[in-house]
Amino acid sequence: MPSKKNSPKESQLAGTQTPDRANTNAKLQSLEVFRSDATEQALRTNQGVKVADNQNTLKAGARGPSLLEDFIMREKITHFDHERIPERIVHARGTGAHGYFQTYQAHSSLTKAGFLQDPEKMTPVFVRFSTVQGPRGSGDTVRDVRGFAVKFFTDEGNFDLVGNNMPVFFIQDAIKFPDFVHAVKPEPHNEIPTGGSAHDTFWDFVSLVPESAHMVMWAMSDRAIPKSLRTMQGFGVHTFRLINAEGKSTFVKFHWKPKAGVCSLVWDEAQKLAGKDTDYHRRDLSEAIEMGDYPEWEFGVQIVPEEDEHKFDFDLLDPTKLIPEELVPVTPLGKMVLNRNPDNFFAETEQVAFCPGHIVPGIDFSNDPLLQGRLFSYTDTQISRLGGPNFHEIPINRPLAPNHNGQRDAQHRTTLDKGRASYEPNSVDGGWPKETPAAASDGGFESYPERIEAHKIRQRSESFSDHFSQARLFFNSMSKPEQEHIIAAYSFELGKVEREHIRTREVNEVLANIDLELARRVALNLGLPAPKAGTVEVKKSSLKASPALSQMNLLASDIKGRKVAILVADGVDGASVDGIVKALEAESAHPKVLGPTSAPVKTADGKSLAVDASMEGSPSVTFDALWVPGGKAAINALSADGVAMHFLLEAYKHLKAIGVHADVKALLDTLHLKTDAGLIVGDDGKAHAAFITAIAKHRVWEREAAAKAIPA
Ligand code: HDD
Repeated sequence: MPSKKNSPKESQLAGTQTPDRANTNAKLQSLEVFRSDATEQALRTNQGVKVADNQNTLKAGARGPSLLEDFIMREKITHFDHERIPERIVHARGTGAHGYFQTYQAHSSLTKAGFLQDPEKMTPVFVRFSTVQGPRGSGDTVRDVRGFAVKFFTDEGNFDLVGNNMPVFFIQDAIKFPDFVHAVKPEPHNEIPTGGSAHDTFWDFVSLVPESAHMVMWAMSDRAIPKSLRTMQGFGVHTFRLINAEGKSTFVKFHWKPKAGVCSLVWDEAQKLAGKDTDYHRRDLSEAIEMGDYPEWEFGVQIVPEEDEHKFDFDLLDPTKLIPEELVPVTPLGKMVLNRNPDNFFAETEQVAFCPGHIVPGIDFSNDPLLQGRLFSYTDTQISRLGGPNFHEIPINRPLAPNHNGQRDAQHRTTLDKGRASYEPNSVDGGWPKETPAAASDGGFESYPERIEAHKIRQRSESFSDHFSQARLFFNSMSKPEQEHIIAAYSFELGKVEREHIRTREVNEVLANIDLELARRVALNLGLPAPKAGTVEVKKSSLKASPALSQMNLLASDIKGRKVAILVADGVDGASVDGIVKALEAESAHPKVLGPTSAPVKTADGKSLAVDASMEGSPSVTFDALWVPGGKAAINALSADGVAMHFLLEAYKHLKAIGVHADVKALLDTLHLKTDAGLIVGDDGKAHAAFITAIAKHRVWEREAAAKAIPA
């Protein structure tokens, strides 16, 4: 059973406490006086009155009517009646964690942003991951884009990088966002489906809006069913500017690269998990942090000097395009570590308010029309979601930097502003608070003085008109299994579309322009006539493929943090269990012993062996790999146990590494499971090593064809 290495409080800003780190920590703690701890405290009303009886309403007699004067009951029920706030319009389902960001070195040639200068400095962050379509209670593992929003509490103010786990977006102009969201949200008449895009309105919209082709391809790829939030890349999507102390601007794209590698679920597993463990991703994140397996990402930028703005065969301002890493590699800037779970989901994860418009000196926007619209939308939405313009005062949103200004009053104002002047300039309060002129460092924010000479028009730039070349590049960059998954995903989703003209339009007018073979395969699966080659002339990309896009090239080399099930029953060989547990723990993986029930089992030599959970309570879909140790009686018992058999078959079907004692071979034969690179028979050090290698490969792709025959 994994032990809790760090309690959340101990783990906060973990690491050697240099004076600066201790400072950051102390500063954060001193601002967190709002964290309420009721240990050894009396139960009181909101007015501070101690409560003597929290079990009974005040009544006229034990069997009589309740009395209106019961202010204790009324206060409690009134508060309860108003406990819910509107959920986010999109990204309603999410989970968050605290951590810190640390720059590797001073990046002063790129930016004057303070948090990117001092490698000793730990900048607190709060991160919220989310799905897009589903409501607050929807499943974690649905096919969807994942939000990846980071709030940096820098000394110069909050910087929010509100990105996704995909580097492009569905639309090019923010004015289309309500249309897109209305289309992807559940159908308006029956509110189905929850959490997914496999329905008519989504495919109607995207088949009519070809600029979505590239992003839809990402959404149909394995990226849309991540294995874990810890194994996702993050992207700022838009092109931003970094500004250095001399006022020099450089275009950048922001990237997050996970240390644990990038990998995904398989589709059958994702669907089952949505039922068996709706909270799969949030549980994984919070357990990892509890156990001290702190998720870590490298923060980096693709750098494009201002003078190279027009050197690409796409427009840097078009959010449906990425810059292939083969053309502009990602320059690492620093790292982010998540090391503390929230104390209170509502107060922290639900109330956190991100806005792409929250930037600090040294960072600036580009003219990407999607980004420009976002700058308005987020603050606006927080006002209705969080009940007014004072949402920056909610503890989780408060900057660590001071924030004095003349803004006053409004709902939920908690700051007690002293002084008479809520205007500037003033002389009654000595002129304070005053402007700070922009400066090389520590100055006031100054927008990059981009020269603009233009007509006021509603028009899409001609440079935004190529919609298919990067969708094609993405498809061509996938490995064979990844391509097959994309074909299967289009077929599954379009198979759920009731209107044939929508299916036909997507195949003939979108897919056929991306890749004729992809269109042909999907058409075949849908029973549509074979499509003809697309009619749109697709720009030739300067690259045939971009290996950086395939998850096959992004795996971690170790098995740190992977979860491995060990199936046991009465009569199991205790030494065999010990051996594999030790081998896995040496690799920092997490073995979990599962029995027929949660009760301990008896080993072959009569000892009691505690189990971590029952096989039914912890199904195979929640594990990365499976091991079946020796012990003839135990193997016989497992062979007669349908849950155990299903566990084994399902792990095989989901292409997971499986290791079994030689005595289990007969059972494999009965189940028609053939040994392969990831199905290892043996119980010695060599078998352990082969098993560990197979886990590191994440899936046994060469098994995929054989696994199709296994019942779901
Ligand atoms: Fe958005 C939430 C990411 C385009 C309007 N968005 C939201 C969240 C993420 C993103 C991660 C959840 C933040 C959280 O955890 O609280 N959105 C994106 C990305 C986009 C994007 C990467 C394109 C590159 N969004 C976008 C547009 C608009 C919005 C074009 C409107 C014009 N997004 C919103 C919103 C939300 C939101 C309605 C809902 C809740 C919230 O803001 O706080 O304002």
